[in-house]
Amino acid sequence: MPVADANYDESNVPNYTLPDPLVLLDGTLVTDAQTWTDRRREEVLGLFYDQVYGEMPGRMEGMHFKVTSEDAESLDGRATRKEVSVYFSEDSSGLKMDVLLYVPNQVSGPAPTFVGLNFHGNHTVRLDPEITLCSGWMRKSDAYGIVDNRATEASRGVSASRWAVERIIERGYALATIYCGDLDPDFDDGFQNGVHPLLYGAGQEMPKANGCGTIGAWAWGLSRAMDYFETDAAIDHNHVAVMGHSRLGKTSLWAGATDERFALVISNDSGCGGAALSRRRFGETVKRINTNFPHWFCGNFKQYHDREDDLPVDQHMLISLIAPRPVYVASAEKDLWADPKGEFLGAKHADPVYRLLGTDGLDVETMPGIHEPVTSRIGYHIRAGGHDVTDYDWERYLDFADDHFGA
Ligand code: GTR
Repeated sequence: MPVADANYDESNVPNYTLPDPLVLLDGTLVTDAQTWTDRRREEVLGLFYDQVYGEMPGRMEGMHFKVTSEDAESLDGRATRKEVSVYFSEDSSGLKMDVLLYVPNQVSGPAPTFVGLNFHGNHTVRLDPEITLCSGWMRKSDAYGIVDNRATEASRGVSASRWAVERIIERGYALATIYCGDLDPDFDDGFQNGVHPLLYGAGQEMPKANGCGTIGAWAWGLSRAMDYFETDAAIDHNHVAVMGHSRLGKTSLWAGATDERFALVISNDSGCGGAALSRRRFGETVKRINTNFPHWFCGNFKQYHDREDDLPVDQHMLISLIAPRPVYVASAEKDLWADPKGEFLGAKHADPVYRLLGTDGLDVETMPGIHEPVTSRIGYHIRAGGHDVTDYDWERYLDFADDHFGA
């Protein structure tokens, strides 16, 4: 939903100069793939850690997995539904995240997989009474049957239109999903709940100015899901596409940037702090996002309120970190708050890095029209409608994965 008093007028977009992904901080031009990989990529990644999303730890000792349910006859026998708890330490009564998996039965051998976080619990992605009802804290929503910040039976399947489970299975892919709140509930509590306390050193009570915020914690969880996939023979862990919508699209991009095990990355309407260029200041701005969601980014990111031009990075450099792996950026026509043109340009300005690494980039010069998907190594589409994930989006992601995974 467009928010009042934001800029939605292209003629009010200020002139800006983007930092060049192919120039080292000391001014040296990056003209070969080796220099990108060995030096510039590290620099850019370091800047995002330090100034935008915060640093992320690796996996924790004692992390372990437990399959808690399995049904080989789900979807009328077409899929196996499985639930797996991922415990972050040896302590099986400690913090964990629950992964819901649907694996296609018609695929012999490990299946290529889409993984994405969900907003309101695993039980919302499909109307299936067998899925464990998530018991964690949720943002209020009468429409989603959430009462006193908890899911109820009425919450089952409420997000089904955003998860094309049948189509994903039919096309030979597995789907894995996790409630983002298992990693960090989406509210500003001074980082006392979720995984943050597990990341603190002795005597520490808050993340440092460059410590990971909530988006960092969510992305960290996606990497822990990948750790699990590496142990599950049903999942082709070399062909995992990480997908996310909106705040969780910012998260999928950051997960793809930080964890090169993700073979393909999808950003659905990710907007500010996702694929959209911050310097355009169109729709949501750095100041607005940090004010409304003080917990999403690291403390240092707050230095850039009304000072976007001083950022040492912009979001095209986040997409560059995914190169040369395929990445798909999707926008929606009415989703002006997320700045569709800024999302397109974020993808477009990553193109030189892809080309330097020997693949194509985003193979169009100007923004395509509605429903004209571009399917080069960087994919892009803008569809009709508003801020959402629709079957149209999923069909494009499935086609894109077929192209790049060679299905
Ligand atoms: C909005 C926020 C956006 C986007 C969106 C969502 O309120 O301003 O950046 O993340 O929420 O996640 O749906």
